[in-house]
Amino acid sequence: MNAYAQKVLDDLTAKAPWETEFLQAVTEVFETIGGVLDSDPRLEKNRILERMTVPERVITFQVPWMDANGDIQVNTGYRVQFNSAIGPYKGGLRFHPSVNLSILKFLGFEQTFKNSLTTLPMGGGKGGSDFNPKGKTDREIMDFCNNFMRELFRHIGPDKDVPAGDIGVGAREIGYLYGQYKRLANNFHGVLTGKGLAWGGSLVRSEATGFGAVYFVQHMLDMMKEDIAGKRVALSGFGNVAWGAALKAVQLGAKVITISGPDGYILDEDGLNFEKVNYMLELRASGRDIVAPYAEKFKSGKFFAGKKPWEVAADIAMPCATQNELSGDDAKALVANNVKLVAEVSNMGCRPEAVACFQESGITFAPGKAVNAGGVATSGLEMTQNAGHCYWTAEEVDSKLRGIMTGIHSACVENGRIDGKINYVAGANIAGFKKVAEAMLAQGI
Ligand code: 2IT
Repeated sequence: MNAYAQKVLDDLTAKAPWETEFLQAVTEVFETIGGVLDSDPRLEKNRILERMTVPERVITFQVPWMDANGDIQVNTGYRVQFNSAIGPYKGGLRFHPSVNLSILKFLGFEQTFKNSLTTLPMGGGKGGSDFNPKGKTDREIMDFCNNFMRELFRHIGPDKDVPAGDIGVGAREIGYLYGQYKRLANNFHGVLTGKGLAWGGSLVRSEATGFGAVYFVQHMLDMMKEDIAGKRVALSGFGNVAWGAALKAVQLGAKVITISGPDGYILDEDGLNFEKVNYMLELRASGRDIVAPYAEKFKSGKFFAGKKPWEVAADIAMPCATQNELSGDDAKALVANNVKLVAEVSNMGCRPEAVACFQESGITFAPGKAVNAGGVATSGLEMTQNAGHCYWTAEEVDSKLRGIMTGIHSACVENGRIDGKINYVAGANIAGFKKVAEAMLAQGI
């Protein structure tokens, strides 16, 4: 690693060694931008790495709410406003018991480079709460969202910070959050994305993360002179992202053979069809956070309790669940089963050992911040429609999304070509970093 980058990483580690996810995300970026740092002395002189790794602002707040028994519960709410060099803070809200500052800092840090890659004017931010939506009633979810927004509303705005969904925050939660924002702020600003289609949402936003990921995979396959039709695709997760990826992969003739949840994975050797893809929405709406019922509903589905889908033979693996879901051993199993391509769709879905294993084995691997950028890019398109007081057709949004994914793929190829091979991790980090750094240099301190 470049000496300046190493020093900044050492200082960050000494200050907060417990922020393991955040340090992991920083390490991954720092390992790949040595060439840029070596060639531009302004970066160290202006302390760009120090300034890029400390959030511009972190907001932490108390969220008291009332459960169905009338008992008062208390959670912690956060918004990490990481970097606003190229636009207002933009990034999702995650409601999950694992949420803490390390996780939100890693997500906000990654979001900054991801948003830069989209070419749209969006800075990086992330937020959420350690609230666990699993098994909660609709009324409990509403009460939590109302109380979360009761504090958050004063920190956001269409030109300031525009949150969206992430794990545990979908269309229903965005609805409740937006309703409370509107009551408190007394305006109809496009302050959240992922809104309902009747009240400022964009067509294709719910599909966008998964669709964009498959468009990116198509470009990767093009470079390998391969086609997605007929390929065996192993997906993890069963939420919004896995659903969009499954839908587009099935539309393009791929054979999607796995989905997964915290309870285990489903192997369906017949492959998913549109009915099975739709059923993923039902699984999610149940609020139980399990995939086992799939095997009762569809005879072709086999459930493997407590296991991950990476033990199956697949041509393409797409982790779509959560950070660090794919370990070094999982990567070895995929390689042993002759996987051809791995596209990380979850944010930092692969452990560093897994990424190293794919790269050393010559498997084409692309990182989440490039592959999943179609989600936030389409949020950016929702912001544009809101600002112009208009709606675009699904065809318009989808064609813009395709164009953005093509652009991100080209940026990765241009910046990541090393010894005749494409390193998508380096390409994405370098392309994302250069633009944010230029903007920070121009704006001074
Ligand atoms: O990780 C992500 O990019 C998201 N959760 C979507 C963020 C957004 O603002 O649409």
